[in-house]
Amino acid sequence: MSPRYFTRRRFLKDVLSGGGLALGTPLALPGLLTACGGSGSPAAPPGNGVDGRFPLRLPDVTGVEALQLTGAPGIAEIGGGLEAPAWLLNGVLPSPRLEVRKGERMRVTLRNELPQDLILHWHGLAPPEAMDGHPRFAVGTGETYEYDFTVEDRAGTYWYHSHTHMHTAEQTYRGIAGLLLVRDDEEDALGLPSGAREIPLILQDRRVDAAGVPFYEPFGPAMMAGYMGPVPFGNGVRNPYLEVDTALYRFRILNGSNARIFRLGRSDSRPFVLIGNDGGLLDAPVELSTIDMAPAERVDILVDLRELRPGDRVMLRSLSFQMQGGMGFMAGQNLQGDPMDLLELRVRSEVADASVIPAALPPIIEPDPAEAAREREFRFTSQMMNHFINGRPFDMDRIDETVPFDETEVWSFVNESNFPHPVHLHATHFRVLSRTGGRGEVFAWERGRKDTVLLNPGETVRVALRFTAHRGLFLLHCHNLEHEDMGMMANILVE
Ligand SMILES: [Cu+2]
Repeated sequence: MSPRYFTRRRFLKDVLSGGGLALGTPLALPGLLTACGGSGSPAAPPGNGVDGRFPLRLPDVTGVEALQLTGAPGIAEIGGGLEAPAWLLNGVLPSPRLEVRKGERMRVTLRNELPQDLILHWHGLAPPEAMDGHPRFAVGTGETYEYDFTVEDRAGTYWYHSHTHMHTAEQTYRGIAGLLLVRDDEEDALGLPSGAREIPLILQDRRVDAAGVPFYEPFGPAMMAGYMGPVPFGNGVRNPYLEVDTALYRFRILNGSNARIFRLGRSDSRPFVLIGNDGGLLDAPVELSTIDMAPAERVDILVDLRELRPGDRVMLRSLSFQMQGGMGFMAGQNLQGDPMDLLELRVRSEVADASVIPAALPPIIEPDPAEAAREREFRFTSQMMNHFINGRPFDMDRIDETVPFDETEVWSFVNESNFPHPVHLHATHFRVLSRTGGRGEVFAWERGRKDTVLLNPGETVRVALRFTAHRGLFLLHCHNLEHEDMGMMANILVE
């Protein structure tokens, strides 16, 4: 049996036998054997089979000067006391919330106690080749990998996750993913909401059994559309809520789902102020009532709750939308584009908050397409059970494109399939120039420095880029993680 088709029984066997239960793991069997404890909320049931809402987990900040991250099977509390088997870094779900300042050295020892190979990618950063998490660096069970590099990237909402070829989807879904916030002086000077008013939020969808425990059992349709489930998770907690004050908040949001696209909106229809995305702050804030987020995309938004009163509730939700090729896990249920209630904000107390939404943001240096030395085209196709770039499945040892260092290029991503593909490039950000076909426009949330862009069926997206950080072998791939694992990835040699 291919590891990709792990059954739940096989997974539990691995989890429970896996020599490496995380430190601090309770010896009790996982909570799938216990009833769902989810009642503690007077709110209406969210309508996805999970009864009640549970407090959002806000992880402590972990530094990166001398960090050991141990990946191992363990047990995670996912809301209401329900314990679920998971694959964890340092025993926590989501993975530790890392913070680093621009210019700081990052020294991380990855220790693999999972029953599969493991390697981590720092998504959005541009470190040297050997630090980027290319799958050829994956280490076996019981082995370690040393990361040591200086973070040269500007302040922003980055993240990290498994990048083990053929296992990225499974490992990320089971818990090997966390936020990595970079801070710098330029951002500090803006005085944006901080402390308890800055909310890191990893949004994910999962499929759960009758007891509420997530499982990963992809089969045919899920391998084509990607693995989706009906239950929203925030920072590893199902159906989360957050108690807030009548204040201005900054939300740093990652779509950490395998395949789910969210259309973020507020239930009271008030707008967000978008101030940043994949590569840090935009050059100007923009007011938006909805924002689309494909897997791996990040947004940095200001959420103004000052017009609310104690007792009010506002839902951060994913609004419904139509998507070609958006088939769900099973026919007729849980389609791509179905609405989901992601995070309920419950106003606790009234406070005075005179925070000012900045009228301007620092300028961004972006590649100029007029200087492009050449153009390249990448065609994304899906047929039968395969997903290709330019007609070929990923080959670890084949160089697909050789790109000169420090030269501007214009790349076209062409979707010739019936599925949406969030296209992700390592080692540099890019500027989205145009979208033709499909939705036919570049959206406000796609301005600035992007490392992932959504390519719907029939669309061609042109981007300008320039590799200025490091030479070496990097990756271009679809961030629908099932597509990536099934071959929609290419080796890019920067030299
Ligand atoms: Cu894809």
